[in-house]
Amino acid sequence: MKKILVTGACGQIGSELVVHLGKKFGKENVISSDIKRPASIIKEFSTFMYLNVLDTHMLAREVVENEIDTIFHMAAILSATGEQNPQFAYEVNMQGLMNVLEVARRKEVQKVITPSSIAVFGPDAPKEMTPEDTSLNPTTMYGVTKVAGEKLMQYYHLKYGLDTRSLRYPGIISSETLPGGGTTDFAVDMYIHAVLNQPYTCFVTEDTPLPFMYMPDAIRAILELAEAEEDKLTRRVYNVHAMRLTPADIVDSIRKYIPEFRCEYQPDYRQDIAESWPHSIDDSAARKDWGWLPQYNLDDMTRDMLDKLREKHQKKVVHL
Ligand code: AKB
Repeated sequence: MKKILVTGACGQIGSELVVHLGKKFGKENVISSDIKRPASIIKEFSTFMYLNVLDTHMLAREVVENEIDTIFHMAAILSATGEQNPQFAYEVNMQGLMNVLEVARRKEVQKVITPSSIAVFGPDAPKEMTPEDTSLNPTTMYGVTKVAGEKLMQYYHLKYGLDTRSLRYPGIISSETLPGGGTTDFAVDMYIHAVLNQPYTCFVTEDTPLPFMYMPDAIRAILELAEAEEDKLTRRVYNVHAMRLTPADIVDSIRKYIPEFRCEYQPDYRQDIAESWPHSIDDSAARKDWGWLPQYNLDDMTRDMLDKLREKHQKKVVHL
């Protein structure tokens, strides 16, 4: 990886990934892109450009002009927003990925890394320790695009020899950039409300188990996969897991530090999405092939989240 392009750089994962890439490979070697206005930290660690992944000509021009050899394609519409406008989710997620892969093929990019999700699984997949190779029958448009996206990545590898790599993320919990439009977003919202001394109304029931991961582990996972020796990879798509949590588990953990935190439950359409997903996923292939090992458990994460959010709150940068 010498010259790196990150799409969706202003999103929850993209914004933290850019900072790590900038620190590791140098600001001059990281181009970040999005259709949103970048936070100042993104411009501190990368060169930012306005780029819509649906604009394939501009994408190709930027790849050529910047001699890009690696693309982290992070731009996507998530599950909850996707159900509000499935056609738009299809366009951004499918056409966006197709444009990235086509530009990569034509302009001799070497590697494309893009996240997939636990959303590839549907209600008929095993709920606990869900393996990679099982039935993939998602009930959301987001899940449909992630299944098709995984297959497209595999196709470009088989047909054109492009080095494509993908990992199925669980819900990601982070303190820096808010998640946007996911079903697992309630977890981050809980921490923010707790720090602001506000009660929270959760949109899934307290006993709904889902797989989660703390952002530092999520960033390490994608970087480790991107940098793994190609001959170590036995597959192009890996499950990665860290914690199986219910909303009640997160509330209990927060209450160890903020005992007065209150949470109510009013499930909405996102309950059905959450119930269609696994409770935990089997990531033994990632552990075996490229040494994946999560470092944060629930209470470590809670302490770190609360410290970081309190710091931001004191600087008045935590918003609801
Ligand atoms: C979402 O909730 O849509 C995402 C995901 C699990 O991929 N966080």
